[in-house]
Amino acid sequence: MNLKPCILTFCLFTSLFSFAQKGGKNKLWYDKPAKQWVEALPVGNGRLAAMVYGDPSKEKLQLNESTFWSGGPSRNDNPDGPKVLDSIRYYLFNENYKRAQILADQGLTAKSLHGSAYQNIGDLILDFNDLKEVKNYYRELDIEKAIATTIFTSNGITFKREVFASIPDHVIVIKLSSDQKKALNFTAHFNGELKKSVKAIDANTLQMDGLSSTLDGVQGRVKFNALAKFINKGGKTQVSGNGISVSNANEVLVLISIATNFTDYKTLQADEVSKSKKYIEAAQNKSFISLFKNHLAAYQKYFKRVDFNLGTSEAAKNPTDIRVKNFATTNDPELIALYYQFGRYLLISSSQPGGQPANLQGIWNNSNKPAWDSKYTININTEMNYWPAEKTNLSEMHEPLIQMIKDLSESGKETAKTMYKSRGWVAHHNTDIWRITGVVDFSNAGMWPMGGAWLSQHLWEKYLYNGDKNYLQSIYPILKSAAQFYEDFLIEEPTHHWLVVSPSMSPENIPDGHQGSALAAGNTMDNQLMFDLFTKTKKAAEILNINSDKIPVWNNIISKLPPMKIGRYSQLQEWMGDWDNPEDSHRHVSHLYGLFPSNQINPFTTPELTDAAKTVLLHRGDVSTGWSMGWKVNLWAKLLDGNHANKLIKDQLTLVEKDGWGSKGGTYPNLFDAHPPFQIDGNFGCTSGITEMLLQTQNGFIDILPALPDEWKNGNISGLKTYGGFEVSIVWENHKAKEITIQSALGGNCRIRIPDEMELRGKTKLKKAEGKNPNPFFETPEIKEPMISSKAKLNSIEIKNGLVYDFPTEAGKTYILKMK
Ligand code: FUC
Repeated sequence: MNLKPCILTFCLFTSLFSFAQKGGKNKLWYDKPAKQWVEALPVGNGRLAAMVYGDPSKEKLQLNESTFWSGGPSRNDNPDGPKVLDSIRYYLFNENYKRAQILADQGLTAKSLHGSAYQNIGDLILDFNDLKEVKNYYRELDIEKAIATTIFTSNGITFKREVFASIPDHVIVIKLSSDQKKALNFTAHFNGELKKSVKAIDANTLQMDGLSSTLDGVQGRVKFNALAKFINKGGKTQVSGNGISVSNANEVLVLISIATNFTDYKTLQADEVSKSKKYIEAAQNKSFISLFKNHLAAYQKYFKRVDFNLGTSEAAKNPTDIRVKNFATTNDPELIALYYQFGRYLLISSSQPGGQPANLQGIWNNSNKPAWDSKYTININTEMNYWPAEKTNLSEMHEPLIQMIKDLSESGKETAKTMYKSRGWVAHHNTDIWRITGVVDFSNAGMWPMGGAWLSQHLWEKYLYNGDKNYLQSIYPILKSAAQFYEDFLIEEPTHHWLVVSPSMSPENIPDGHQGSALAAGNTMDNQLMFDLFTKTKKAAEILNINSDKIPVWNNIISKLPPMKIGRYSQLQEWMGDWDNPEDSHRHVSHLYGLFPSNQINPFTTPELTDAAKTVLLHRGDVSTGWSMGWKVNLWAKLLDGNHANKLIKDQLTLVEKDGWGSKGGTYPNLFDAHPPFQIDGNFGCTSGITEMLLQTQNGFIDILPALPDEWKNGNISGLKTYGGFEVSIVWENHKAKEITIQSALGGNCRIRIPDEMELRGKTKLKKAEGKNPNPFFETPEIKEPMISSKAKLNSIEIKNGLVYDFPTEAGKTYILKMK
């Protein structure tokens, strides 16, 4: 007899009807059902998603499929671009910003298509009409196992519902059980606004077909097919109207499969009916236990790579929504660890290799007209979604974004040609599943031709982590083509003869006195992006030993980019002119891109710029939209100020009780980030930021505990990744690093900055670091001296004692440092 399934069955069974311990590490839990969407619990397998309400008498699973979007393959380039471009540039250099804006709206903003919307498949409803008098109610989302469970008693019977979305089996699985036989009686039906037909195709199977909406004049052409198969033990199932009724069952397994006709961003040729049927047919022959085992293995392969503990306290015994509500006034460090891991859970569940990248809501969306269409906003939000990917050891989850960038490098070529008569590829501030690359909404938000430049950083960044030259070879043409666009598009500005991007803006901010126009030339963030794009493309060419003829061209461009400027309020200037307003609390801090995610500004090599960046953050203030606070956690970590980063985490962990629009960001009861409304980037931004507090990789060395807040006295984190293929685990006690474990995948010099003296186990010795780090993955940029206003008063950022050592590593070996 095979013992393993037996043990698993036993464990599942014993835990089945007793939740002696409510909550615990890596669990969100509640003592009542979800009343609104932001209380429901998300499960997902990268493609399929469900929000589970856990309502005893009317269970609801709101469903999504990641390729179900409005419209169909489409483009939105404004062909009038070449007619207006020169005039817009002329007006910008002559300070007639309003005129430039008006012309951009006429000739550059898309004529009608502003992007498609990610849409909602609908709900599966399970009606348990005879369930009265619910007691001992409990529901949880176990993010270590990626399963949502609801348990309660009614009329002396204990009922249990378990839901997970399986990566390997392509279905959502629900198991309904009870501790008495024949106790399960319910009717089930599908419901969805975009349905075309809904019916029971046999006594065990529900089917819903539907079609996506027409939006901005683009005909909805995405078809979906959803199936729910009911496999009962005991009792019977029968067709009941459009639904199915189940009576007197001992246990019911429900398998949900959804598929669409989406093939790729240019094609809708798949057969959604046979696809969704195929998944059900393959899954229906497996037991719950075997489905669950497959699921667990696939999910935990990713999740378990990182473990994080900050200690626990009494507060952790409360339901999750109460913990968030009380967070500011209680000591609940475990909630930070939970929130951190929840970000990793969401990334694994919304971004799987071969699928779509996580959009503004990941894959969870209950609306057909979601906020900002739940598209990809690539002037910060999409990039932020992927900040945690490499560093929290979820490199595979980065792949859908890399694939999207490949797609955009194709679709964006036509945009470059049509709108600007340029070579290469360009993307503006938004895209969608059809990979549109034109200007959307209105020029004050959309006229930002830098989406491709920012996304391209992800291509290079991935290489710094994996060191894989084959990978670099595969993405190099995209980098080169992105650079090629700007070779043509950059123009010389009249005063200093710098090469600048024009027209553009500093997303999505409007300088005072600019007649309400955001349009400007040579904005700080654009210059920083240009510096990164050209230096990294050049580096890639050098590593691959190709295109040596391009190196002088790129060097020349780099030398003519504007330097960063420090303005009259001692601030890093957001624009070429000293236009910043210290009272401005705008959510975007675009010019701080240079501090994070880029490393052009850092306390070690550019202290003046770092101080000027800090001044910007102080001017902007802390509380803002969710994603803005998520960004600021990273920024304060890069300023080596753990206490301020921790303050931002507290601001983010402020309960926003109700779904919908609002002005102050925070966290919903189900730990979703509140922009508000729900936007997933804040979750991912915070997970990245917490990592940056504990480990940084960008400043030429591996920086251990660079921004540890006073409140995080003891803790440990394992499995984080750095540039150069190192995997790092840290244990700290009384704010001191006690043990650091470093695994080297690629070998090479390991330069490490540690807070206190430590010793390396074994024969290898630590050597005081001197000069440049010989490990090429840790190369830091050489940037121009800033221009500083005579009115600016600058201080230095405090760099607390840190000791920087080198030691050689061999690929495949592990090194342990211990406290002395
Ligand atoms: C940008 C931001 C908004 C929002 C939207 C999706 O426009 O300025 O705050 O995040 O993207």
